[in-house]
Amino acid sequence: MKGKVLILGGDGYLGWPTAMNLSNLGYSVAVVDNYLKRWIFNKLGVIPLIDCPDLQERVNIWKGLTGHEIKVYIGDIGGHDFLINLVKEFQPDTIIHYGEIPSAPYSMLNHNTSWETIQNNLNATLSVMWAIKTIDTDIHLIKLGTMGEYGTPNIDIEEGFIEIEKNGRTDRLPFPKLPGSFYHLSKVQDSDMLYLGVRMWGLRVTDLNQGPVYGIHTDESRIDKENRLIPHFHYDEFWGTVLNRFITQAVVGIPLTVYGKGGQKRGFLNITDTLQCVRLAVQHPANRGEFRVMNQFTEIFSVNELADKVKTVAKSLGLKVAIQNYPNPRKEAEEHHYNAKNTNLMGLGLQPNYLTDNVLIEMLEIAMRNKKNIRQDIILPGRAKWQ
Ligand code: USQ
Repeated sequence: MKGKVLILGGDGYLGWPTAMNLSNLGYSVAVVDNYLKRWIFNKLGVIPLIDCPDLQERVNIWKGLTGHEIKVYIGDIGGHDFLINLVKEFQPDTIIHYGEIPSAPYSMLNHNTSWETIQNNLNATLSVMWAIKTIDTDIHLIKLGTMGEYGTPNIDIEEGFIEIEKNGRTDRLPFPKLPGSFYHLSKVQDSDMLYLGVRMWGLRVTDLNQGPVYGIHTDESRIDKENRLIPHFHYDEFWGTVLNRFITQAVVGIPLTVYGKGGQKRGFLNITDTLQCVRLAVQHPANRGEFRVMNQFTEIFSVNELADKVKTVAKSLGLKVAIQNYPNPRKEAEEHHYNAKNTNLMGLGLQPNYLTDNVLIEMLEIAMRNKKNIRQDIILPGRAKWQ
């Protein structure tokens, strides 16, 4: 056995595929989730493209197909006693923390959802930090952060820290943060808490600042021909990342929803590369007392570039796609400098799976096969309030 990995947020878009990936590689894996996101989907009236069985059912399907066991715990990691008991019982070497509410638009919907996002995310991170401090400070914590912590400054984006010279003195200090939503702010606050834990208690922490992810299948979800192992794939205003949304819009004939001028640039990555990056972090833990920040993306695109790519590839499949500039529901720069480093993960051996036509074709074909599930009334933006 390679080691024990506990995945917080194991029901999510990234948590579940990570669990299968590490399980397949011989790690002993446990997942925990309180199904909060499923509860919020219901509250908002949105659904994923393909229905996901609950965790217990999925681990049974996984065991039936591969023989590998994944342990399931259902509960709230912010409930500190629950988390303490489960960390004591499972005794992980690594904890991967995806257990947060991950939507910028949801955090900008109203006061309740802003507070829900902030308190849920900070409470979860604080609970994990204290569990590690109390039980075993040797546990490596891998935390999913976001590139959105940095915002879009008019200088190149480093990985977590920047060398600053002031009045003849120099220091390596945390890179300035300019988040663009209460969700992104909650990740900034997480990072600040984690760095404090590293300085005070000598924790070993990796903060993965990830850009928007795209993709449906991973190598492991392909094993099940009935598609029961596919993660939650969202295309609605709240949970769908931009490329995933464009794919479903292309299939149902809604003009691609480019917000504003579409010059917004972000660092993107394929879901299979999320798994690769997290795996590299597991295999190469941060040192004790190290707050290691790695920017997790493989390619930088503007929203316009993504829309053009989807339009061109969809055309080759016989789909007629229009692109429309919608009034931007968000407050963000629509034309800006964007040059972010991602050398830390590349240095650990990341082999990027780039956004090729074939990747887009596979996503479009899956969306086309499931076209009857696509709810057109949940696609257009308008409910979140940035303005
Ligand atoms: N956008 C459009 N049209 C759409 C949806 C989005 O033009 O229909 C634009 C947005 O205005 C933004 C960009 O695409 O400029 C990215 O938006 P997104 O919804 O794909 O990504 P975001 O809200 O920033 O959040 C997503 C994930 C989040 C993660 C983040 C990484 O939901 O969990 O932290 O990507 S990053 O964007 O680098 O902060």
